Order: sequence, then structure tokens, then C-alpha cells
Amino acid sequence: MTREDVLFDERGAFGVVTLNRPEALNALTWEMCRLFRAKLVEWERSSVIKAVLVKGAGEKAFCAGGDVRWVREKAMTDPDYASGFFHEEYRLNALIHRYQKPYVALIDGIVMGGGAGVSVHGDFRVAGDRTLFAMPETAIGLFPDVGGGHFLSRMHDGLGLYYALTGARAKAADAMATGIATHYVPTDAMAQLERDLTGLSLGARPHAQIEALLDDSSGDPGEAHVNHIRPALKRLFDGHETFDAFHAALKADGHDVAADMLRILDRMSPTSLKLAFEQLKRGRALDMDDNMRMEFRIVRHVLDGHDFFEGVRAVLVDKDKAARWSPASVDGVSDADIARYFEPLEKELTLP
Ligand code: QUE
Repeated sequence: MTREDVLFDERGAFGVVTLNRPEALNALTWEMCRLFRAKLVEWERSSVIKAVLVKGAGEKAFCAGGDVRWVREKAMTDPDYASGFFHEEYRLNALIHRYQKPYVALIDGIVMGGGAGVSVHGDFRVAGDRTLFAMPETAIGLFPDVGGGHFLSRMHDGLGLYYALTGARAKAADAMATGIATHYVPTDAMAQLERDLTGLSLGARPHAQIEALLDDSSGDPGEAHVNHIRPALKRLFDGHETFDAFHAALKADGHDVAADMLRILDRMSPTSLKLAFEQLKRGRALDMDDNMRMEFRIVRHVLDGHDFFEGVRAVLVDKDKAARWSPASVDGVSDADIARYFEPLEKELTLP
């Protein structure tokens, strides 16, 4: 390795993490997760470092997810070994959630899947003009993991289920309207914000100091598209007890938004859709650690299944976007099928 995939830097009172695989949209590898977590543990104990700032290298992405091509390849012959990637990633997500020092993510670019997992669980997320957030896992036969069961299930008006099932994109204004982002700063002002943050002389109340600076630097991202369809989303995605009840209501609804949603869901893995619904339903009642334990159970079972391999093949390997799911429709996925993904493992997620 001539170039490090994740960089660590101490600037003033800040520990700065730079995800540094711009050619892969800064997607997380196992090694990046391992180094990232170890450094967070070190900085949490440090008397010099008072806060953490995370960003992505390059102009395009904060972080596009996990290195699922690698996981797919390894899991074909050794799913137990490949699950080690998720084990490390989920421990990192859980650590960020319970982190004892302020954690700021500059998310001015693509934030998908694993990128959400290393930003939304922190204290502050600063969106910019290039922010594009999504949880697109149902398109690759996965489910909205990295803590989706925790943060998506706690969003209002059925928005979390909307993002989880459809993989819908959120821009800066949408991210602000939904709570995915806490602040908006124009792309042009992001480098200056970074200098201002790392130039802060942090005292006894670093969280308040950082918040005050972010509040002062934050602007108006404009109108959120999601607010236009919010009443429809609430009607369609909120308050259904089962996936089948949700799906039936969507089919019975005569509006354009519902028809759009049905068309999108029709292309996703049927197993992933039902898994995601159940994950959010259960995750709502779980704290972060228990949620991550649940998600690790699900993902370990996913690696014994079919759709993840086919989904990553269709979207990221062959790029034909013609996944052949099995079962091929939601009617072919029973409650008993789904329940099996939540069963205990021989080797559970280790926390902390
Ligand atoms: C769904 C996903 C992912 C995705 C696309 C989806 C995902 C992921 C990547 C990705 C993108 C670019 C890369 C890379 C991975 O794409 O999780 O290594 O260079 O990591 O539709 O869940």
C-alpha cells in the first residue's frame, strides 16, 4: 500500500479523519474500519484531543458505503470470514454513537450506506451543495444496516421507512429537513469552516463551542423536495403493522406518488424489502448496541442467502442492473423466512 486509505491528523484540539479512497468514492474497507475504530479509542483517552472531525477525500464523495464487492467475493467461499468486515464496521458505528467527545462529519458529497454509518450517529453532520444521501441497500439484496434500524426507525412521518425501502436520494435541504444533517454550509465555505473548527481553542464545554460555531456558519439550503411529498409519504409509509398491509395500502392508493413508489419497489430485492421493514419495526424499540447486534444477526444470515450476491453482481460487478431475485416477488417471502434472519448466531457481535 503506497497510499493510506484512511488518514489521521491532529490539528489543534481536533483529531481529523480523512477517508482516502476517492477512486472508490471513499467506500470503507475492513482495514479502514479497523484503523478508524482504533484511532477513535486512542483519541477518546487523549488529553490533547477534545473532538473529532471526519471528512472524505476528493470532491465527489464523503463515503459511498462499504466495500461490498470485496465482501461478495470472499463470502462466496467463506461467509464466516467475510462477515468479519460487518463485525468491524458495526463496532465502529456503535462506538461513534456512544462516543464521549464531540464528533463532526463534513458530508459534502455522496453519503450512502456505510457513509451514513460513520456520520449520522455522531453529534453534528454538516451538509453542503454536493450532499447526496441515500440508503440504497435494498437494490443490492442487503438491508439498510450500519444502524439504520436505529436512526431510520426514529425519523418522523414514515420518512425512515421511505428512505430504507426506496433508496430515495436526499440533497442538503432534504437532509436538513429530516435531521440527517444538522447544519448546511455552502461548498465554497466548507474549507474555511474546517479551518475555523480546527482553530477553536476548546475548553470545558467543547460541544457547546462547536455548536455555536456551526450555528453561526450555517446557512439556508433552500426548499426541501421531501417536504413537498411529505403528506403523501406520511400517508403511505407511516403506521403500518406489517409489510403486507403497507404494500396493500400502497397498491390501493390512487395517487401518482404511490404509483412512483410501487415502480421503484418492484425493482428491489423482495427479501430485502421485508427484512428492512422488520428491521425498522424491531429497531425502534432497541438501543444502539442491541440494534447493532440485531443487524449483525441479519447480515450474517444474508451471507448464507442468495440476493446479496446477485444484487452486488447486477449493480456493482456486471452493472447490468438486471438482478434476478429469489424469491422473485414479495408474495414468495414468508414471515417464517424473515424470522430466520433474526435468529441468534454462534458468534454474535462483540460490543464494546
Ligand atoms: C447499494 C449499496 C451500495 C452501492 C450501490 C447500491 C454500497 C456501496 C457502493 C459502492 C459504490 C462505489 C464504490 C464501492 C461501493 O455502492 O453499499 O466500492 O466504489 O458500498 O445501489 O448498498
